[in-house]
Amino acid sequence: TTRLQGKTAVVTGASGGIGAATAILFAKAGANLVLLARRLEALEEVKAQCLAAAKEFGVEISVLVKTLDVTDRAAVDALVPALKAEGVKSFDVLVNNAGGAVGTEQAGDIKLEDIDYMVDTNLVSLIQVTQVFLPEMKAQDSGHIINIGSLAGRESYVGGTIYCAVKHAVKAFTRSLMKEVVATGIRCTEVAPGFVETNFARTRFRGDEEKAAAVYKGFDPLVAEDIAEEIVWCALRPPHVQIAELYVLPTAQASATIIARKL
Ligand code: 8X3
Repeated sequence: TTRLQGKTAVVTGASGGIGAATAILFAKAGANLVLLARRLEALEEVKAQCLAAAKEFGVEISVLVKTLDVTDRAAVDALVPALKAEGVKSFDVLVNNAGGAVGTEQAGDIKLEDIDYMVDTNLVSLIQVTQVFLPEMKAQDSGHIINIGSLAGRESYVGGTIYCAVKHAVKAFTRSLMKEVVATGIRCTEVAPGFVETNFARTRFRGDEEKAAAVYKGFDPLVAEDIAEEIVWCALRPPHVQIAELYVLPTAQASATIIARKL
């Protein structure tokens, strides 16, 4: 048995990348799952993988999938009652994973819609999703909020003004929250990855496959499963252990621009 057996983990952005990989590892650890993302079909696929993984490890879990656009305030406000109505009894882990970077334009040339989108998905929505689960976790006097930060929350780089700003803000939000809930059983964690090969670069370069592929060329980048392992490891620590932050880089990466590529 693991410390996650019988617990429920909620994952946003669960339809792919780090979110999907995290869901599958939670399943192996015996956690029940609530998988949230915009695309139902992709979520159903991840659910099937979770159930298969749990079966392989001989654990019984339940997996609930629900379409959610984290930027839809009304949907986020209605989320917890909806999950309760569907039988979810506790909210033990929340992984705020949804987010991403769009574009590499520099300040002066950034479209307002891209600014709004990045601030909303990565920051405002993360805050609002956290806010709707917090009262539940406070009532339980237990819970774990795991926010996906970034190298971009540690460094600020050219072409990343908005993304770096919001990821710094995610780090600050997570740390303030940790202080606010210190007298409760709630834990707060920021997992901050460097380059992870997912759809991330594809979105950043607006679908330009060549530019996206170049980001991960000539070295071993992290893969989604690497970050999933760290997330689940944090969640598996005993209740009195709080991993406040975990900064995870590929071995060949030392900063946003120092990457040992063998090209
Ligand atoms: C991680 C991506 O490019 O900021 O969020 O390292 S990057």
